[in-house]
Amino acid sequence: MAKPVGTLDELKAELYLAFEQDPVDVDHVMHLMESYKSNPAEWKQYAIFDRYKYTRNLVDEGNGKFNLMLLCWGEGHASPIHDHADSHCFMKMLQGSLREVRFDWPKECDCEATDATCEQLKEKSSTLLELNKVCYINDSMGLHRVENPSHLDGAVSLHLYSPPYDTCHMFDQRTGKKSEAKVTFWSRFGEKVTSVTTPESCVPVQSSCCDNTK
Ligand code: CSS
Ligand code: FE2
Repeated sequence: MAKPVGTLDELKAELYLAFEQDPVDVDHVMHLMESYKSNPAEWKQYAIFDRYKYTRNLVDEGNGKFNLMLLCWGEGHASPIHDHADSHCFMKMLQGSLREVRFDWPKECDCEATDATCEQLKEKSSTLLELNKVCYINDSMGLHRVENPSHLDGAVSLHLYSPPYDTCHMFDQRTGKKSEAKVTFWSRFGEKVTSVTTPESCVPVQSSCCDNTK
C-alpha cells in the first residue's frame, strides 16, 4: 500500500499520477484522499462561503483529467438530488460533517402525459460523513443529495470529479422528474468569480449545483 500523503500539495501530486492510468483505480484514489488529514492552513484560501447556498471553489484542473474543488456548506445548506454526468465523484470531509442520502434512478416516466404516474424517489441509504472520511459515487450507483445537517456550523468538503463536467441533472424527489443543471464555480484558484451580467443571473437559484436558468 502506498504511503500516506502528508500535505494537500502531496495529495495533488499523487492524484496527477493516479489519473495518468486509464481506467483509474478507484480504490487507490479513495485511499489517497483518505490518507490526507485535513489541515485548514492548506486549504482555507479556497474556502469561500456564501450565506444562501453552498459554493463550489476550483482548486485544480488536474491536467484536464479531473477537477478538484472545495465545497463550502453553510448551516443547513443542501444540494438538490443529482447525478454525476457519467463521471467519478470522490468526496472527502475537511471540516464539519455532511449527510449523504442516496436514491435509485427514477423509472422512465412520461411526465407530460395526462395519465402519467410519476413516482416519488425513495431514500435507499443515509450516511453521516465525518471529518476526513471519503465517499465515492458514480451514476451506476444511483443519485444522491448532500446536506449539512448542522444549524450551527459550516462544513467544507474536497471533491474530485473525473472527467470534469459542467452540466448534470437534478431530480424532483416528489415526481422523479429530471432537469438539466449547469454547475458553476464561486471561485477559481482562490479568486472569486465575478458574476455574469446576463438577465439569467437574476433568476434565483436553488443551489450552486442547480443553476437551472432555463
Ligand atoms: N455534485 C455536487 C456536490 S455533491 S457530490 C456538485 O458538484 O455541486
Ligand atoms: Fe454529488
